[in-house]
Amino acid sequence: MAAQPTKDDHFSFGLWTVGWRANDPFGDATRAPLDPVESVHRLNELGAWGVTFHDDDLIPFGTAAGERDKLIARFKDALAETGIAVPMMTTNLFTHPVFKDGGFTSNDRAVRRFALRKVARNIDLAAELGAQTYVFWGGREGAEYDGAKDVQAALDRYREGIDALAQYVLDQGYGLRFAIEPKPNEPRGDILLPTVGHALSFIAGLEHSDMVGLNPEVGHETMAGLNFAAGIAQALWAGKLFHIDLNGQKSIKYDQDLVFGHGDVTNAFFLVDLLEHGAPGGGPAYTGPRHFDYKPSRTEDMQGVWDSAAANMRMYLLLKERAAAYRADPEVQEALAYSGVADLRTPTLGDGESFGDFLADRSAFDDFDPEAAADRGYGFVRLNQLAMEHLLGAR
Ligand code: 3MF
Ligand code: MG
Ligand code: MG
Repeated sequence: MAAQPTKDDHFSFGLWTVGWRANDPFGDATRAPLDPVESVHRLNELGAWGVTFHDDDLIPFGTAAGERDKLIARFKDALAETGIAVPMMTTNLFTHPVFKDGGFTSNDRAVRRFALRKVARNIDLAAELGAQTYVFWGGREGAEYDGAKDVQAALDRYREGIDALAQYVLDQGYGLRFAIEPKPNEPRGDILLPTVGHALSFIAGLEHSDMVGLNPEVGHETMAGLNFAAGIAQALWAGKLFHIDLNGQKSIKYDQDLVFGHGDVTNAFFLVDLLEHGAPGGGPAYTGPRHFDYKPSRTEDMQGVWDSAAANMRMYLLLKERAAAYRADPEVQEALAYSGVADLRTPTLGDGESFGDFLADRSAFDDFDPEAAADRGYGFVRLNQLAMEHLLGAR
């Protein structure tokens, strides 16, 4: 069932995903380091289209300039040999102890300046490698204690950093857009820009807000108890879904980074349906990379690493096939019509109807029979049952 992934599916993986050595707060690494060049080749064999990375995933923190050039050169060779693209790059502003109180929003100004410089250097490399998106995940931008961080000043510094780097990208003539990745907590007790909604509001206040969008992650919104597919619908509605991190998460608990669809599979089904087809009543689909940001579980050996990488792509393709069957089913179309899902696209006021005309329309109020309208059933349960039957392969 379902085709093998091909480059046309635009599946991409972070080097840090398959390369994770599975060290956690309670245990040591269970796997050996993985050469990024090997990851490029293995992911290519599995049918992936792109790889993404933090600066430090390819060039360990503190590497001297000459050695840095060599690491980049051999990585470029692997890209050329495989045709693997680098659609997105990002900065590690969270691993080294210097960033323990944040990068852009550290209370220490010298650290903030160092962080800005580290990003600018990697943006140059992103432009060189032809990336279209540069992601900002502020994992250490936050606090454990409410008295430890002036949140308003931190947001000023966050905005200052993004504004300055956006101006740098424009001045250099780089064709890059920025994508902010919200997360509520982990590694900080509370992280700034914790959800899609917080990030959208922050983006609206940026100097170059048109070139800044979102990179939402399944697990992150789920950790905040939010509905990921609904958040993605709002991001698409706002024209801000620049990139996406697909993985799995079971409810509000520690960051699990499971394989895509191995968390809330129902929400994953409706997510894929939305990404592939747009909203059921119309509206934009998603055309960007299908990027996996998962972690092969700590129990897995190297075979398990590659099996789990393949599982992400297969889950996406299976859900895509199930969603297509759901959309094509005449009974689903009839149930959607019964539920009035597409009717919500019709504006509440008529074309050219003034508010005065509206007030004069007796059918809207005086002659309206709320009791009769209240009798209507919407049939949402039947619609959802049809979706579940398609998801389970029962139709
Ligand atoms: C952490 C994350 C990050 C970001 C990455 C930028 C280490 O939970 O999701 O992965 O995705 O820094 O893409
Ligand atoms: Mg994550
Ligand atoms: Mg992520």
